[in-house]
Amino acid sequence: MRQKLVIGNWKMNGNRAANTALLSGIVAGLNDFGAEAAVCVPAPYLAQCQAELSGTPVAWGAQDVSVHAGGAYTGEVSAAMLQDFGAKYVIVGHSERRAYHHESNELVAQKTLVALAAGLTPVVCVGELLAEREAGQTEEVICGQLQAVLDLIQPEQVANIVLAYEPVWAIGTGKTATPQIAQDAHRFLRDCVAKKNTAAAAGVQILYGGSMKPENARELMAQPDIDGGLIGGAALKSTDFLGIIQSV
Ligand code: 3PY
Repeated sequence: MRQKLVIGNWKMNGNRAANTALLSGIVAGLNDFGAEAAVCVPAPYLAQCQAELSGTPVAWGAQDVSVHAGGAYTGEVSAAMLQDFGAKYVIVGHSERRAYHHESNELVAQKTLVALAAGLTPVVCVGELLAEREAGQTEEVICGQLQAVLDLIQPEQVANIVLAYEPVWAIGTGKTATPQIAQDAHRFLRDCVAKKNTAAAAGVQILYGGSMKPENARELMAQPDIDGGLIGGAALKSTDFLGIIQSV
C-alpha cells in the first residue's frame, strides 16, 4: 500500500511574513490525515522552513538543484546546500524549467542522480504539451522523459524517487486532466518503471500535478495509480492545501 503524498510547489511566490502565516496554517490544520505533506519552496526560504517546520509532520524541499557539487557556478544551488537546510525533496524537470531554462531530459536525469547521491528524494516531473497530446504522442513523450532518468540511475535507486505526471496543458491553465486521462498516464509510467525494477515499481509514488484543487482532488486521488498531488496555486492558501490533503 503506497502512502499518499501531497507536495506544494510554491514556485516563485512568498515572503517571510506570508510564509509564516501559510506554514503555521498548514501545521495547525494538519490532523491525522492519511497523506504525507511537504512544501517545495524558493531556495532562500529553506532556512525559514527548517526553523518553522522542524518537529512538525510537514517536510520541505526545493524546486531545483544544480548538477555541480560546488565552485564557480554563479546562481546555482547544490544538493549538499539543500541538505544542509534539512530539505527532504527536490523537484526536478518541472515543465517550467524545461520550457524557460531549456532543461533537457539528460540534464533532468543528471539532476535526479545528484539529488539521490545527496540523500534527497527527487520529484521527477514529466508531462506532454497540448500539441503532443493532440498528436497522440503522450506516451512517447513521457516515456522519453522518464527513460532518460531510468537509464542513468541504478535499479535499486528506483525506490528512492517520486514521479509527478504534470500534463503541461493543465499547468496554470485551470484545466485538469480527467481522472481517467491521469490514471492512464500514471499506469503507463508505472509500467515503464517496472521494466527497470519490477518490485520497486509497485511502491513508487506517482503524483498528479496540474491544477489540482480541493474540488477535484478526491476523484483524482481515488484512482489506483495516483498517489497524491504536486500542487501549484492551491498550495499558496492553507485552507486549499489542507482541503487537498483531506481529500485523501
Ligand atoms: C501546477 O499545478 O500548476 C504545477 O505546476 C504543480 O507543480
